[in-house]
Amino acid sequence: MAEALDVHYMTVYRYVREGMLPATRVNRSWQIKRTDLKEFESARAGNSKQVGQSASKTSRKARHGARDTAPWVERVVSRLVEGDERGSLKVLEAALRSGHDIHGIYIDVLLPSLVAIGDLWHRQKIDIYVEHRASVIIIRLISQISPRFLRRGLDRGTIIVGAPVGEEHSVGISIIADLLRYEGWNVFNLGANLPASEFAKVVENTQDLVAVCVVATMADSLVETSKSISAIRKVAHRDIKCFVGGAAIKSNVHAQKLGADHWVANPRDFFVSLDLLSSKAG
Ligand code: B12
Repeated sequence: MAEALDVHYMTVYRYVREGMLPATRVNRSWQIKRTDLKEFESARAGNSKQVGQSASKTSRKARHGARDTAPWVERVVSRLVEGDERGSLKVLEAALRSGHDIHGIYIDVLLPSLVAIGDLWHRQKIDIYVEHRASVIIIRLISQISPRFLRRGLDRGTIIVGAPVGEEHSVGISIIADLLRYEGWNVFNLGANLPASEFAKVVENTQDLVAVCVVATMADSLVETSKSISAIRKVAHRDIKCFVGGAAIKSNVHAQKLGADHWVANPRDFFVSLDLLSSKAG
């Protein structure tokens, strides 16, 4: 393989580990399909837009630190599907070196990678265990990356995030919780499957609370989302804002029907809304 590409074998290994060259592990070695090799070679020659932008030594974009999202997502997904945690981390590190900040890594690379994994599973292109393994790897990647971005000294108040009873999807919440910490908020991440009465308790017991966000990924969770918001409303001071987020909520009108003050369509909107809240309070 190294001869075919005219590079050192360690370089080929790096191409594989960083997700530039698709490969499958067989026993203790990596196998590369002839078609993938051809595509990679033409990308290196600058002929392929898809792989070339991220892989090619001659690619102008790669040399100038392009922050293109799609190749990074493809590369992370290719490592996740193989269960290759170290390789996934290497891709993220390469993305950081190319100019992505922590928001870019989380919102533009990791979240779409999760969605892509879900799509592969939905189309029966990967087994359920592959999807589970990928979710766990993502959780482990977050725990390895987030300490590098800890910012001390900011104290903007506390935000509570969590998902209601029956809702097991929590990876997205962890990603957003991390970014909120980076933005200077103290975060109580309650994870998945929290009863409405517990949402109320934590709200009652939290000093300097600014907002609560109830997250619903599946339509089946909407009834419990609404119950959680009612329980929060009963105990929360009127200055505390109640947000809803997640793929199950489709509009502001929908959010208000559930009893929330605001809908957050995506994490960046959430940060902007919180900034506005704190500037009003300030
Ligand atoms: C990982 C995963 C799992 C893991 C979860 C592990 C964990 N600890 O989180 C496990 C294996 C447990 C799982 C189980 C199931 N899952 Co699942 N899962 C996924 C997958 C692949 C990723 C979920 C995820 O984290 N996405 C990342 C999030 C953040 O993306 P998003 O929801 O689109 O969010 C965007 C916005 O809504 C917003 N946002 C989201 N959350 C928040 C929160 C805040 C605070 C803010 C501000 C914004 C915000 O930001 C995002 C980017 O813009 C998705 C695929 C997908 N398309 O998402 C399926 C998916 C969500 N699962 C699905 C299904 C059907 C299931 C199961 C029913 C499967 C089964 N038969 O058992 C169970 C249900 C379990 C339960 N009771 O909840 C369906 C849901 C279909 C639906 N619309 O209801 C999906 C969409 C897969 C599919 N294509 O069909 N799943």
